[in-house]
Amino acid sequence: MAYNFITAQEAAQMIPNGATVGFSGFTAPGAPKFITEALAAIAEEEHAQGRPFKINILSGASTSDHADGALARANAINLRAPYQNKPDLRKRINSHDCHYCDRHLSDMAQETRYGFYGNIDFAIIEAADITPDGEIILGCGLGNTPTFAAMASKILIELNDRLPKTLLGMHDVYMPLDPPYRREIAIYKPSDRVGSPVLKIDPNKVVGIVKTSSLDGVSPFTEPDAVSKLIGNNVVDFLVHEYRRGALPKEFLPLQSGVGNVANAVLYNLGESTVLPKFQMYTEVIQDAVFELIRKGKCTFASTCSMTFSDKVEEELFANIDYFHDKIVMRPAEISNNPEVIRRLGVIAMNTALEADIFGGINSTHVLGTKMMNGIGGSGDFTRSAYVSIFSCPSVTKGGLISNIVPMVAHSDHSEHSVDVVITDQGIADLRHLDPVDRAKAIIENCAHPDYRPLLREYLKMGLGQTPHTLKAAFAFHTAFSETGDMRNVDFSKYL
Ligand code: 0RQ
Repeated sequence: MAYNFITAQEAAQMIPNGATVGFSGFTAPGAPKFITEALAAIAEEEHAQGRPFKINILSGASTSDHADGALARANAINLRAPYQNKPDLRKRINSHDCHYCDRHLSDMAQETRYGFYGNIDFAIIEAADITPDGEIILGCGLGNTPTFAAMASKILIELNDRLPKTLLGMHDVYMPLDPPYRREIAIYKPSDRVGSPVLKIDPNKVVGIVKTSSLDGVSPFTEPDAVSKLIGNNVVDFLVHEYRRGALPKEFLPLQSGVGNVANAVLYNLGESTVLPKFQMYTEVIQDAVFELIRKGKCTFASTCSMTFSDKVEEELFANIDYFHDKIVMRPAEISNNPEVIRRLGVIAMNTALEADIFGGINSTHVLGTKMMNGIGGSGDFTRSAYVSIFSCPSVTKGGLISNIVPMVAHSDHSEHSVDVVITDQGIADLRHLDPVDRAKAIIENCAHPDYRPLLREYLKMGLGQTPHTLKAAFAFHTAFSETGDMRNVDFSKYL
């Protein structure tokens, strides 16, 4: 089949106001970059003419500033799901310019196939290569691309010449059947493959191909700060302790790690550990730290949804792709984050919280309970099904004005039933086998900042019942912050 090569502007002009569009990729890698910028320009022109222009965007996870950023600045997004992390989009979401549906990443593909988001008008797919009969070598992030491609009425391709065709073989494209026909996903170790190295699409749906040339533009990771290093040390100390006492198998277990500073610090420290053996990862995102661990041989295999490497590392990967080819596999989000597989493999889940409460409830998404930060991402997929689920965060933020350990989380993403261990720069609270009061004591004494421990002890003493909350005082920390700008000014006598 002969494809229609067009410009990004021509491609964007095909997408009408109100369309539902599925983006390929997961984080910046694999996400479209050029058609989205052109679409933002069209939205701005339309708005200048007094005409409405907004689309619905479904993705694998966050995208990049070329997609979410540009389209948010143009106020061109009506509905967004399942995850985002761009400041301009965050503002639109919190001011209700954009409807945001914050979903577990493993659910998104099947929810799309179940029809929960209606028809998919377009899929925009970044590709390293496409054959005349519709076989695509995808880029560095897989996301929900197979589902969007299968469901979309029309497909636009960004054919990126910075992506080498030697990426062929690093993807495992698999779409499960939907209930009542679904079978087990036959992954018994992180390196098992169940799908195809290429994405097969109907070539007749391709309405245009835009030739592009760009790396993924991920910023290099910065040296972890002192607090992140302390948290990283504590996470590794916990794992070493568990390993030494035989609570983890001697072969170790696959790791999942969230993104950001703390995650990088943890992985760096794991790489340095002389006690822990070589390990594998079953995760959704691998960052620069994992590239280094694979290069050094400490991480022997990584199953991921995306290689979220900085441009420098992405270039190194492409230059040395033979070495990495059999050490990394990229899967669709519904497989990389699949609860069935995570439970079977016994994944050790390590995610970051905004705040934790004294009983082990976790808020990952809402700043002070109301303002959306990013979204739940894959943290729920892994936390609920993990062998052991760890949440970490600094004990305080904003120079101590905010305690990240609070009486009750102001928004609940992960309930205490799914949270096994809480770790801060202060220490480790292993909550397994503890009742609520003992969980609270462990978290207050080991994880809270010393400035806040007396206040948290006072709160715990006030309550009655199995989980001794005092509902009228449960948000006293948050109220003190909003009234005085400092949680340390909490006055529990007001609530007695
Ligand atoms: O504010 O930006 O003004 O400095 O929140 O805080 O400490 O820099 O957090 O970058 O490690 O991200 C939970 C958001 C942590 C992330 C979260 C303020 C703080 C700062 C950011 P500033 P940090 P990190 C894998 C799995 C959900 C998705 C997930 C996340 C800003 O890890 O999005 O786990 N997780 N995905 O000052 C008020 C508090 C606060 C607070 C921090 N208690 N109250 N403000 N801040 N704590 C990834 C994927 O799914 C792809």
